[in-house]
Amino acid sequence: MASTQSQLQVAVIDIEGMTCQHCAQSVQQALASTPGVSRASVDVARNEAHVTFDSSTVSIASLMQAVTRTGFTAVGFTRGPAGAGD
Ligand SMILES: [Cu+2]
Repeated sequence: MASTQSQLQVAVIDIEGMTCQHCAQSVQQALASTPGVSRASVDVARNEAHVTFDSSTVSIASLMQAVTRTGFTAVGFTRGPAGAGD
């Protein structure tokens, strides 16, 4: 609806400390359960999380905090183009 403006954005978050698929899964779940996140996928080989989120609901800083709470370190991010998938 036109009254709620969602601002979908894509961010790639660089994460340190993930060693296996289980690590990736806990990060993925932490991100996916964060309000405002519509899609999250984690690439453990590249130490990256790709997140599609509504920037009017959640900030990249909050996403990085969600990663940190799982015990890994979010070291940085790259903002992707709005609405882009992968
Ligand atoms: Cu692991």
